[in-house]
Amino acid sequence: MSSIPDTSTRTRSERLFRHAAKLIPGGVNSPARAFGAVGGTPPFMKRGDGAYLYDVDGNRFIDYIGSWGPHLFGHRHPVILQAIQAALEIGTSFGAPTEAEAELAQCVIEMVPSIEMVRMVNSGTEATMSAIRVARGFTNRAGIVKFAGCYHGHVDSLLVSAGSGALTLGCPSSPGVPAGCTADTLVLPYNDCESLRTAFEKNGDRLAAVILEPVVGNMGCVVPSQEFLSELRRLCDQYGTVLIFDEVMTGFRVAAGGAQELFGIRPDMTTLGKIIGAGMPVGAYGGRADIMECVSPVGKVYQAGTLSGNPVAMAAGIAMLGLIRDQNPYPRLDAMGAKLAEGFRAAAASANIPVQINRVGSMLTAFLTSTPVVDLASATSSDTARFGRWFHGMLNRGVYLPCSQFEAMFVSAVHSDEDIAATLASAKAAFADLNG
Ligand code: HOZ
Repeated sequence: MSSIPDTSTRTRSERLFRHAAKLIPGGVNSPARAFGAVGGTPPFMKRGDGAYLYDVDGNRFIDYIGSWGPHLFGHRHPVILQAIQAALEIGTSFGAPTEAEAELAQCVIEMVPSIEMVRMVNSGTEATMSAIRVARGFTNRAGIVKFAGCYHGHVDSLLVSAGSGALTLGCPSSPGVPAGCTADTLVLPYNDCESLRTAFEKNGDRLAAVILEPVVGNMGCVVPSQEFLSELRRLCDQYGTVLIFDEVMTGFRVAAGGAQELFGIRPDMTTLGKIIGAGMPVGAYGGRADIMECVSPVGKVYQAGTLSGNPVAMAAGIAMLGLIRDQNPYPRLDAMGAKLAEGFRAAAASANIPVQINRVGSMLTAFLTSTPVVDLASATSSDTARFGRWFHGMLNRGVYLPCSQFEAMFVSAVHSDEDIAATLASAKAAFADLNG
């Protein structure tokens, strides 16, 4: 079709990738982006603008990664740029308190009602690592429950049956993590109330925390059942276990108050990242005041960081949360997500390719399987080799999707109806190619 671009020439990217691979492990600073699961060379990006990314070979891609979530309003939104520029004029880091830290904390607390106090850190990994430590300090217990296929950053105690790059690259439990670090980690299947009840009956009294992605992004998009979330809340209450929602991906993405607002479940603690930094490196953890008061210097659970609450990152986050409040992007994000989901289903059906589209608002994944995907076992029933071919079919037609079956794609508020139509035209052609 003439309206579908050809973005298959990427010679400069190939050269840069070869060069980078001599200097950086795998040529990348985070494994998920290395194209390990789909093969080929990742385009090296030169700039982003709105819904688009431009690579070093001059190709333009419609971007559905959005830096793995944070670009809810696309690249270089003027309000966010202005806030960052103004902050830069004043200084890049002080290692001392600033007014902006309390301003962002206040925004977070107002938008996510289960968070009564919050601590800023620099990444999602730091947020989950710290939340686990605080939950252990608060309960004076060691045990934690995580779910197979959920990914909470590269925290030692949580790098067991992990999703995202760990799953993509076939090392869901990493070498280098001593057995002692994971001895207190219990791994359960997602969405399985029966296993949950059994685990609590046997171990409830020694469980400090349960941590989960309340909508999973890191084994691809997997939707929780309401029963699963309600049962989690009930059991944590019964046994005095801290319920931690890892909303690094879903926070401010699936609703202004995150997945906890959407599903009406109040966790004890929440971890955040991505969107609160608007593309700058920020994470946060927060929750009930009695738990957060365990954190140093009020309490004895130690956690610190020179760059935590960095003024440039705080300015970006304040601007982002302001945009969300002013614009309420969620109805439009949901409508575009639905259009993509329906279009992908129809495109796959027209080529007789079995597909499961999982979606919550603007987060979605096309799993190439005929099995409904509700947990890790069903996610891994997908035909990942076929996914790789579909992925490249999309990339070569100017659509930039996550380079793994086990990641979610993200729609932004600046994707236009034309972008969605162009994406679906590419999807139809790319599915048809799979029969060639
Ligand atoms: N952990 C991120 C996706 N779930 C990917 C990080 C990256 O490669 O930037």
